[in-house]
Amino acid sequence: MANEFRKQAENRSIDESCQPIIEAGLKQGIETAWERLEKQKPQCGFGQLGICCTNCDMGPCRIDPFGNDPQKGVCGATADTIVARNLIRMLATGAAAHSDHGREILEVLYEAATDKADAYTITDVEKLKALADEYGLATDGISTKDLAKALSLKILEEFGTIKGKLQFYERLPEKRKALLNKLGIAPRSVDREIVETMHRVHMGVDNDYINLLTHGLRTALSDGWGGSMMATEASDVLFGTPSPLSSQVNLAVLKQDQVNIILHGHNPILSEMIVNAAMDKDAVAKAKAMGATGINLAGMCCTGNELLMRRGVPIAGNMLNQELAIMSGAVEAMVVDYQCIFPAIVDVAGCFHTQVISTASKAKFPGATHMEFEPHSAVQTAAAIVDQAIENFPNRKKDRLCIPNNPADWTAGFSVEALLKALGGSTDPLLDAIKSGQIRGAVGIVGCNNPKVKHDFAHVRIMERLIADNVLVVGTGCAMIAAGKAGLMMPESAEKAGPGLKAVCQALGIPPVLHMGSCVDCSRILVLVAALAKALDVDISDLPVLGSAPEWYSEKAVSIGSYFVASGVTVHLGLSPRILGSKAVTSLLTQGLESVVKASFFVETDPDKAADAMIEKIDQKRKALGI
Ligand code: XCC
Ligand code: SF4
Repeated sequence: MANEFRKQAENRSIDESCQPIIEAGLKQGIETAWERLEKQKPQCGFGQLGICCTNCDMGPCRIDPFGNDPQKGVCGATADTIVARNLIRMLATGAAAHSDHGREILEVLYEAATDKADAYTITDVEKLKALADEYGLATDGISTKDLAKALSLKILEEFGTIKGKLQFYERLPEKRKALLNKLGIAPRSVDREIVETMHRVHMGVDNDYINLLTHGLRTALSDGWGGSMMATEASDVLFGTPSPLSSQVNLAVLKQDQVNIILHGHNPILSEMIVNAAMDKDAVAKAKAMGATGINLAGMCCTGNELLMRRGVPIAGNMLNQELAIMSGAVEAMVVDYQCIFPAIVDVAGCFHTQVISTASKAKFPGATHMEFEPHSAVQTAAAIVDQAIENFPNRKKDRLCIPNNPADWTAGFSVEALLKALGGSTDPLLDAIKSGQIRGAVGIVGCNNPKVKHDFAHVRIMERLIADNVLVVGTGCAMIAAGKAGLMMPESAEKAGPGLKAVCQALGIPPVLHMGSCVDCSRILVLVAALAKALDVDISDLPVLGSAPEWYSEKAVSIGSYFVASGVTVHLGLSPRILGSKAVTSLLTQGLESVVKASFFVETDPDKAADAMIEKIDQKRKALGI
């Protein structure tokens, strides 16, 4: 039986730090996402194909996928309409999640500028000025705070402005802008596109799948070149633009003799304050008085990525590690903000001493302790949270500890600014390496984990294949955490790259897989590809670059994939979206889009075949460019 559990653990994940915990969980009968997925099987076939509609109370309606009756919902909607509506509804939710996060950061920037949130300072004044310039604000003789106030208001206006223009959209290369303008899908504002999606999917509004999907692209662009980019830029202004640093990753970053606090979710606003609170002398003294040797913070998912990129805080794991971290028995508090947090962590925590502490008014978790974050009292809330964790330390059940050894080392912090600096100030050295063939191309690998895929396997396999074939990998989100755990993110990892890429990495002292941040920081990848296209005076779609989401699960990933495609980057998906119930929608997204936005989606579940296909597509682009 013991062997059986070990085998099962190895089948679930390639992350060696979590395998012993999965095994222990199996022995103890603790339910995790893998068990819950099993219990869902067989998952609803109509749902998987996207042909179930619950949009109104004449339904729910289902279309027969074999061509028998019914072929229409009660209102007359066809499979094409239903599939397209369902997809852009998902997309709009994802865009809303990113953008609402962006708005909150801007609100804190505004409050910091108007002395309503003293704890926050403006860290990157240079970036603040550059952004103010971009927005056409006068900067001479204006104080930093006044500038931050004016800028945050100006950007916040773009959420619902009636003027119809997003400033960051101007960052696109001219050729791409001209194409998107011609198609009529330049985003007008952030909220407007999301709201219009919600309007269009109501019964009896937009029934034309092409028209629906076209607006989906516009909504996605309002996320990529809008809400997400705003989140990235405002976070940089407040907390600093990332630059390369070293840290550690995997569940072994949890410490046996310290108070462990995990910071999970997406928004860095409160967790930045917790990083400070955990360094407070009195807090450390209290931890010692409680029998610990100190306070240890570890990130998870994208809150983790934000703290890693700027503060070097280690990361315990990605999305499928969240329940397992608690099952180590060593976590005093798991502090959550929002997005990608399993409601189930409260149940798992119930089997241990871990306190789940929710902090966002818009994300409550029944069974968790709620300690609401507000910018003006952030310092106090952060201190109270750390205190709560310290007090929980003696409740640890020592006989249930299961902390793995050997955390992996990694480097992160590759903002576009940092990358340019490493390149000596311009994209030329990178372009030269691409032209000479030393670097064959680049792939942005992003996105989540999904228990339908062996944890981290698809991410790591694709990355290993690509770098071995001299393809530079950049990325964000849980994909990058997978890469770090697999040892692909040290400068020495260049050994795993093909000779051309290896030489470039060694010359620059960078790894072959570059961590560019959290999911909203996919906007950094957009800025990078725009800069490359501008330098070559081509469209983004001419570049030998691709996107890939090998293990995606989230509605946010639907939006990310779509704004990459709309920006001219073809995107690989390791799991099919729920569109196969409509041949028309499937063919538009996987082929038809090529003639519209010169990029499309392709689905390939086998990581090796996916890597082959990406390399082939990169070579096609190179040939077309004449390099
Ligand atoms: Fe969530 Fe951002 Fe996906 Fe990870 S990668 S599972 S969205 S934490 Ni964005
Ligand atoms: Fe059925 Fe149409 Fe209502 Fe959807 S919108 S549930 S297809 S009647």
